[in-house]
Amino acid sequence: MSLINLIKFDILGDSRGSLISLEQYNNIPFDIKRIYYIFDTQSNISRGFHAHYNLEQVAICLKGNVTFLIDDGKDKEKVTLSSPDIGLHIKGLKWREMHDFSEDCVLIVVASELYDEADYIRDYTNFLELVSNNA
Ligand code: T46
Repeated sequence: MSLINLIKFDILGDSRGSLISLEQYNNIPFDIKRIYYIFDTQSNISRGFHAHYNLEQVAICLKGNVTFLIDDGKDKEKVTLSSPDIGLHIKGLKWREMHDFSEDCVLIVVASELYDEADYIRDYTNFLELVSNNA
């Protein structure tokens, strides 16, 4: 099974332009508790490098592009997001990294929980231990 789960959003466009609507349990498969966005990322900066105990997210690149690496402790897969009608759904114990942000990249993330630093696993060795304990 692929580690990359993409959601395609309908574009509700008309002659004026395009619009996409995100709705919980319609095209976002969880309660939406938080939205954050990442922009003005400096050149040659990578972000992420953590997993979560209990968080479901959908990441959408509204402008520019960024490459995600998703790692379940056994396999790793990469995907480049470059379109506002595609969301990357990240669920479960997955290490994630974000690389190669374009200068104009605007990445919005819809999340199932409020921000909680205690939910982060920021040490890769600790992540691998958790994965093997859960196997
Ligand atoms: C994830 C990837 C895709 C907050 O105060 N509230 C928030 O909602 C978030 C997301 C962050 N912060 C603070 C915590 C740090 O002091 O903002 C700072 C940067 O956060 P962080 O280093 O965790 O950012 P990224 O880009 O490495 O990771 C973020 C999310 O934190 C994470 O959940 O999956 O984007």
